[in-house]
Amino acid sequence: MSGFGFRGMADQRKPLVLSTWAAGLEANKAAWKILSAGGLALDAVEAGVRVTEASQNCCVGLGGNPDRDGFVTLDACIMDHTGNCGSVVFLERIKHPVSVARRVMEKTPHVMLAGEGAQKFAINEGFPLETSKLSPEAEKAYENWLKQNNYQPGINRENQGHGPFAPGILENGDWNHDTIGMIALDEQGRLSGSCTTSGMGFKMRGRIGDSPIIGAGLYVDGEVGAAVATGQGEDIIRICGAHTIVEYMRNNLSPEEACKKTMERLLKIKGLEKAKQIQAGFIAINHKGEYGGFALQKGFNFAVCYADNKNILIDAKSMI
Ligand code: SD4
Repeated sequence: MSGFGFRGMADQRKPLVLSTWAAGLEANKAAWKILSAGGLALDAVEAGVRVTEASQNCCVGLGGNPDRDGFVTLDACIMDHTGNCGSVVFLERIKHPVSVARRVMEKTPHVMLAGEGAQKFAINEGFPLETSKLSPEAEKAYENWLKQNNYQPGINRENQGHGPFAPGILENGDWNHDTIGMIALDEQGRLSGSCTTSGMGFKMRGRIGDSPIIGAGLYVDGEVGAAVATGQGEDIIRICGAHTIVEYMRNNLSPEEACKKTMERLLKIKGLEKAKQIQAGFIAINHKGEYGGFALQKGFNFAVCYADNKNILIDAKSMI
């Protein structure tokens, strides 16, 4: 299906859940179980992305590619319609960073916890400490990368999980990626969002992208809308991607228009030639249940689930 931005019949779009990339189809199913039973959007966006974090077929979570020192480090965040939010960055050996982010939000006076402190908090909260061993695919990919030893970090691909290490478009037209972002509107009109990632494969140790940063990778304003980003985190941070989208929606742009306008900013700052080397994708919902997405390049898709249209994958329109 080609990209579109829905406007109209808004009341019929509650509940509604959107998530990035094809892995979102599976994640949406878990979210939908909660939403269709009248549950809370916050519970739905947590449950949804946990499916992807635990999946063996995806680079999100502990199965993802390691940093250049050989360790998988995870970033995640979550936000609800009241402005409550929590985030973890540089978290190691914990299977469900999104749930740790939720505990940060609910059980601490803070928004972000990093590294060792985040891990300690997770363990105290009862999250098991998993092995530091890489998945067989990630181990192979890391060994290959060590041979090249070429520091050119890129977001990795979804379909084959651990494809050749190269940023940009792959031979089969796929983009590298390793992230899921999800936004939902529940029956009672409450919005929430989540985002979780293993980040760029073979990144510098300590590198954090946009995904766990409130305002960059994810933003929710309960009276306006919610947006989540995927793609080259450094460039999304530079334009405060998700927050910028929500602000455009506040000024009455449709979700798709808001995503497009925000992408124009990214393109302007990056310049066309450099922008061709990266990918970024945005998705958004407004409080009425209208939704849309937009990408920098072709190849970005997102999964949408609502009652009459079930769970479908939409190819986003793109800038370049
Ligand atoms: C990051 N935004 O760490 C993430 C990567 C991503 O699809 O979205 N990949 O920069």
